[in-house]
Amino acid sequence: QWNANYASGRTTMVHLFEWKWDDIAAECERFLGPKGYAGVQVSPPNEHIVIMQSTVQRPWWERYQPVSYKLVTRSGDENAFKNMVDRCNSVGVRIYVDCVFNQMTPGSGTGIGGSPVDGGSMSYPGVPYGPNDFTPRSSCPSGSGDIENYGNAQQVRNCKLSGMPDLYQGSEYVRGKILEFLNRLTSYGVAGFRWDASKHMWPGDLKIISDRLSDLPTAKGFPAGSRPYIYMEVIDQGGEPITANEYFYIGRVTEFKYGRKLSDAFHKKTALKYLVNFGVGWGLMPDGNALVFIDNHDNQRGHGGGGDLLTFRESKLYKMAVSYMLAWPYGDARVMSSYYWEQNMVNGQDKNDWVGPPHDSNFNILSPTINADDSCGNGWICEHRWRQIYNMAKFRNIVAGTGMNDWWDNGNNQIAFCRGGKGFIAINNEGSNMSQTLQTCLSAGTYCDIISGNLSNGKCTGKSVTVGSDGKALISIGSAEEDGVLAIHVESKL
Ligand code: AAO
Repeated sequence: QWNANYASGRTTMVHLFEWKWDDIAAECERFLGPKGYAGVQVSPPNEHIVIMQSTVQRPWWERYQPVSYKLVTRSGDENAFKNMVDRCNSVGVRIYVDCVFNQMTPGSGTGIGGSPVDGGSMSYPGVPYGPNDFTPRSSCPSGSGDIENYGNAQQVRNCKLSGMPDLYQGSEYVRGKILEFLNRLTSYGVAGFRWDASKHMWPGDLKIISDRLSDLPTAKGFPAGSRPYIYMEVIDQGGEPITANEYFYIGRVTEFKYGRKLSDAFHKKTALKYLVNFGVGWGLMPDGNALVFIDNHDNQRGHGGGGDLLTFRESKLYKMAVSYMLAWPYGDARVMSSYYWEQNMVNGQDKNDWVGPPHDSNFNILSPTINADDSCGNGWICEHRWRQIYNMAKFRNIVAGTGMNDWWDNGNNQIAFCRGGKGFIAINNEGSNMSQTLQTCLSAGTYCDIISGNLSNGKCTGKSVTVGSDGKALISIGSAEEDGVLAIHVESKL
């Protein structure tokens, strides 16, 4: 299902990576709802193995090693989860769950919710799953039983991903357990799912699961017959036998080329002028199939193919890329919201890529603190609270339903375009100042640039733009300014 079930007038989801349920509930009420965000992707909510080694302690990725479908994690328990979904829904913000059901943990001991587990013998009594619920070894054509070669589709789907026992979705029993889990989430008011590691599951099996999902509950405010939103994680940069389009008939698919190509463009590997037809014309998937983002929790730290991608660490260019994404009519957009960790680069690899979220000495996750300027403390980056980003999320709401028109570029790295008669954006990624009289497609008047400031109490705290009766305005973006973007829209008129 390709429709996100957003509340009307909202368009953009945020991935609150590793946030606690209580903090997300509060964030929906105090920030996401009021600022016009549409949804939150939450970290996997179900029981997983606890990883405590001498060098790697409580890594973020322990949550991708399920032990059972009990809702217990460092983010909170089942009650906290339900409470979060209700509180977010009641302020118009939907919840999307990152669902891990390609595999189970290879580890042994006790899960975070107290369930015993023995990955070595494929015993997961908390579900329960046993050895017969996993893909038979004879179906996996690799020497080790692991995925060794992404050029072999049978290996990618029938062998173990990083040594993790591969659940057999061809089994009626396994499908039933997965569906029990997914339908429980929607019964609590969850509006849809990210399906982790979908490349490693057969589309036919996923289709059967998607067809058997329950409708979203009318008791939680969804229109009758609403189907859960599905976006599947399939990394397709080209060059492998498994392609994203095999999954289009089930739901949306993560378009990893999007952030890759935009990062390259803003790093000046391709001039911004070529973005005039960014999308299918660039070899991306059709608009209606794509879930787009600049970076995600994997590739911002070198997992799943990172490398030279824009992240919060290059904040000026990152804000430019996110602004372009939110202004551009393509795909369903997701904003990444990160926590900080100290990198330790050795031979181009971050030795600290495992570091989990900010925590106390007992490994309890810390809540973000909120500063006077809306930014976060306590180790949380909160990109979604950066003025440039939340104002562009609102821009996307305002221009929704219009196309792109009146494109302008300087033949290189300065671009500008309108969204119908509702919004205008300009981006300067030259090393020099930009000063151009351009068509804004807006009615005559003075507008507040929502990048350099806010319109509050009728006053603009940033740059103002004067649009003439011909729709034209002088647009200036100095190369030394904090931001390389200027954006105005019908609701930023003074
Ligand atoms: C951890 C340890 C492992 C250990 C394992 C089991 O790190 O050493 O063996 O536990 O004990 C996360 C972490 C993993 C972690 C795992 C479980 O990232 O490090 O393993 O939790 O705790 C592939 C998958 C994709 C996956 C990605 C990371 O296809 O689904 O790897 N992402 C999701 C989640 C992720 C999670 C899992 C799946 C598992 O988002 O957080 O793992 O639930 C190519 C392929 C990709 C493939 C990458 C793997 O990518 O195309 O499909 O992703 O290789 O590196 C260029 C290419 C690009 C290529 C890339 C990298 O960019 O264009 O196509 O290079 O080569």
